[in-house]
Parts: sequence; C-alpha cells; structure tokens
Amino acid sequence: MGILDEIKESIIAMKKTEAIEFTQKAIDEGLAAEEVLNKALIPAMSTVGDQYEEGIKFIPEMLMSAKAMMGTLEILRPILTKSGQKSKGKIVLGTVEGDVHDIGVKLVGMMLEGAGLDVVVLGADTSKEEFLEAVQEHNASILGLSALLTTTMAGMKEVIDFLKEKGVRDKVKIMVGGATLNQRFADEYGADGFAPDAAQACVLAKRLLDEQSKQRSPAL
Ligand code: B1M
Repeated sequence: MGILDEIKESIIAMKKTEAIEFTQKAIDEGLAAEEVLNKALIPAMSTVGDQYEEGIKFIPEMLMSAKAMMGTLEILRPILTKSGQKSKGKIVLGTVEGDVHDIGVKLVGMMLEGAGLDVVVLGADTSKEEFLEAVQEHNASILGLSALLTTTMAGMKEVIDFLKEKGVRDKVKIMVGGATLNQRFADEYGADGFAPDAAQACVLAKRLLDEQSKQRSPAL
C-alpha cells in the first residue's frame, strides 16, 4: 500500500497516531500538502460519511475518524498557513448555529491564511450575534459561512438577514460553502459568492477582496 492509502486507511480505521505518523512520513518524503489533502484526507472523510450512511459506522466512530483527520491537519497546518505575504485583508469564518462540523471551515481557514489573508476562525455552532460581533470587532472585509447539514444551511440566510437588519451587510462581503451548498443556494441566501472547496475559497476570497477595495475607495 502506498503512503497516501496508508493515511487514508488509518483515518477510516480511526487510528489517530498512525494517521499522524504516516502524514509526517509523507511530508518528509516530499509529498505536497495539497496532494496529501486531496488524495488521502478528504477521500478518507468521504468514505467515513458513506460508511455512516450504510450503517457500518455510527456517530462515535465518525467522531474518532474526525479526530484522526484533525490530528493529520495539525501536521499540514504550518505548510498550508505559510504565506510570507503582507496581509491582504481580514476574513471571519465560522460554521452556522446548530452545526458542529468544523473540519472543513478550519481547513478553509488554513488555506486562506496561506493565501495571505488574516483569518479569524470562530469554529462550529456560531450564532448570528457572534458573527455580527466578530465582523464589527475585526472590521472584517469578508465573512465566510460554512454549513454541512441540509437542516442548518438555511441558517446562512438568517445570518445575512441579521447583518442587513443591523446595517452591516453592505460593509462586508459574504462567501458561503459546505458539502450541501451550491451556487443556487448562495444566490438565494443573498451571499456574494460560493466556493465548493478550500482551493476555490482562496480564489473567491481574492476576487471579493478586490471588489471590496474598489467599493471602499472607488476610482475618482
Ligand atoms: Co456529520 N454528517 N453529522 N459528523 N459528517 C455529514 C456532513 C453527512 C454528509 C454524513 C452522511 O450522512 N453521509 C451527514 C449530513 C447529511 C445532510 O444533512 N445532507 C451528517 C450527519 C447527518 C450528521 C449528524 C446529524 C448525525 C446525527 O447526529 N444523526 C450529526 C450532526 C450534529 C450537528 O451538527 N448538530 C453529525 C455529527 C458528526 C460528527 C460530530 C461525528 C463529525 C464532525 C466532527 C467535526 O467536524 N469536528 C461528523 C463528520 C466527521 C462527518 C463527515 C463524515 C465528514 C465531514 C468532514 O469533516 N469532511 C460528513 C460526511 C461527508 O462530508 N461526506 C458528515 C472533511 C472536510 C474537509 O470537508 O467539511 O465538506 P467539508 O469541507 C470542504 C468543503 O465543503 C468546503 O471546503 C472544505 C475543504 O475542501 N467548505 C467550504 C466547507 N466550508 C466552507 C466554507 C467556505 C468555502 C468552502 O467559505 C466560507
């Protein structure tokens, strides 16, 4: 079995220590962090989700695999977050209220940091009031909302509507993402953009920052 399969299988098998060791080995052998992510870590979690649906895994097992995945992400963090660039702008990120999934949003945060943004990750189960407070406190250029459940994704619209009600919506760009989302929902909720994965989130954030700076200082 190749090293990427070893990582993937150890996450699926909920073996955190092994998963971390194999990830470190892969990096030491010269594999790119993105390759480890896209060919081992993300496919592992996708298999875990399938096994949950098939009744092979239950919530405690899904959680143990998630912990193994988080452990491997800590090995990749210094590589993914290294940017060497001056801050391009600030983004506040979090998963909406009622949703405990935070691996994706943390990963997106690491990649955005690596792309040169100043990132504040609020984590999972974040209320609309907490989002508003963080956007104002950090004077964020972008707010990023994540949701993994069909039952929680409408929470994004609640956050956006709340920001409108408080007069803050026009001061911040809003991007959304998460496995259950797509562009249609993003438009319906009134977001400025949707990204299907962390790499696309970096492209989108840069576009939104450009739009934001043009709006804040329009050409004379
Ligand atoms: Co949950 N879970 N889970 N779970 N879980 C899913 C999401 C599910 C698809 C599994 C399945 O049935 N196949 C399913 C949702 C079905 C649906 O609603 N359509 C599900 C369910 C049902 C549940 C519970 C309701 C189960 C229950 O209690 N009966 C429950 C929910 C509790 C709650 O939130 N209230 C639950 C609980 C859990 C655990 C706690 C055990 C654990 C989460 C641990 C944690 O996050 N700390 C867990 C896990 C691990 C999963 C799966 C297996 C993996 C999720 C993950 O971390 N993926 C997941 C199955 C799956 O996704 N296929 C599943 C890896 C991560 C890197 O990807 O988060 O998609 P992802 O993020 C991606 C993109 O989506 C995107 O970029 C990321 C990187 O590429 N992205 C953004 C994400 N946010 C973004 C934001 C952006 C841009 C892009 O801009 C701001």
